[in-house]
Amino acid sequence: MTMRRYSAFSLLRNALSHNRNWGRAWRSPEPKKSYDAIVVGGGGHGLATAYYLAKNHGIRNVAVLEKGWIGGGNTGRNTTIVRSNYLWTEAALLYEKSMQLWEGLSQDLNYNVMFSQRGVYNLGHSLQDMRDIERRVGANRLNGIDAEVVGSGELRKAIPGLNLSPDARYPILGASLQRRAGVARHDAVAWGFARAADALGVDIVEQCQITGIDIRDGKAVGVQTTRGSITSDRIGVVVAGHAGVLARMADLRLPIESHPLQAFVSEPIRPVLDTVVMSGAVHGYISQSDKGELVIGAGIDAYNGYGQRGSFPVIEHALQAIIELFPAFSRVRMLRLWGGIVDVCPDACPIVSKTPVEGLYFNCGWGTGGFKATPGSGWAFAHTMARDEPHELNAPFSLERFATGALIDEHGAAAVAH
Ligand code: FAD
Ligand code: PYC
Repeated sequence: MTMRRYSAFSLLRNALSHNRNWGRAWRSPEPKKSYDAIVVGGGGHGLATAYYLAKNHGIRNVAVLEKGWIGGGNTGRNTTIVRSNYLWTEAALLYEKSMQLWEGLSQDLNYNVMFSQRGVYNLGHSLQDMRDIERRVGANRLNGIDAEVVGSGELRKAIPGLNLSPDARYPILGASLQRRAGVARHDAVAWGFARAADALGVDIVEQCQITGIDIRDGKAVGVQTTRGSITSDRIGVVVAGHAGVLARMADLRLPIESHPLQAFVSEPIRPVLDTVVMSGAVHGYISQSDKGELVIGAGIDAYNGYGQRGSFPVIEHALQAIIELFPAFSRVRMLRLWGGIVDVCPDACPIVSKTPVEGLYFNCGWGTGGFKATPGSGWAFAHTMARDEPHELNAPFSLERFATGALIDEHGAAAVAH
């Protein structure tokens, strides 16, 4: 009873004081002159890297240097789909490690990241689509990852409103389903990792852009920033769409192209869709947020660029796709749209790797699908930075694969966004 009165009083006090009494969730420190490790980029992957450096490897004198505000890049711009149903063993195991971390993340961070395992359906519209689905589901199961093939009868029961007419332009024959897949709250992921990393001593420095990487005798020795120079002999770069720009500062060339990727939300409506539906054939995907908005996306804009917006033809194409899948949604009004800059590798797989510069590490190339990898990517990259060697989970994702030809082609699993 006392507790309830206290909570009600506290709520009222905070409402009347416009939250002025709230403490900060993480500090806002001045950058130090030197750190044991620097992580460039305060997206989910950078913050997760710093957290696992501190938690798993005891490296706590760490700075995350972010040019804007944390989570303001792709982390705060994505459509939050989390799944691990990739085809090739190398990718499947890395994304599955991430899935397992997602499953305990709210408890681990003591912060509700709202991970909702509502299932993800990848639709099949032709006999060949269904054969590809069967192959991928089979491969997933061999890797111990939950996956099922479902027919149109089951889709009818599970997804009200889905257009299962045989007269559709691309009739729906079935789908793959990963039941453990779903969505999470993107901002909460950044904030949860930030708060937990800060509590372990990590300095999170916002409004601090890296403008140069200092290299002496082939070794990384520090960075130039808009808030002065900072030394460190261990520097991890995790800047997604800007990976090529940062690589150039170290005289490296990455096999990365930066493209805009757009997404949209509708006005909030009552709960109508309790799962995630993706279609690589009509090129669209959709889920419903907890606020009731329909969250919609499509493929990348084909040109390269750094403007965080996209072009009109892609918007039109995406909405055509969604209306084809769910004709009733033609009556829903769209609320807003935005874009992010994604970093795409030729094999649609990431780079989590040492570089030819000693002490300089790159984590990039997650392209259109890195949100789902946030905890796993940070976990593996922290291992790589702490030990100066990759973990077996990210060893296949080194830069060398572009010289040896050992590419891991996951265009099929990336599907809808490519
Ligand atoms: P970011 O969050 O972009 O963080 C990089 C940070 O580096 C940024 O905050 C940036 O400001 C900072 N930075 C850049 N340059 C500098 C510099 N010079 N100095 C300091 N800091 C710098 N993935 C999924 O798995 N599921 C999805 O449903 C999904 N949907 C998507 C939808 C859209 C519209 C977009 C754009 C992406 C989507 N993705 C999805 C991909 C996913 O968002 C990214 O792969 C992932 O968020 C990358 O995380 P990050 O932490 O590496 O990058
Ligand atoms: O990787 O699942 C994904 C995805 C969906 C939309 C963009 N990326």
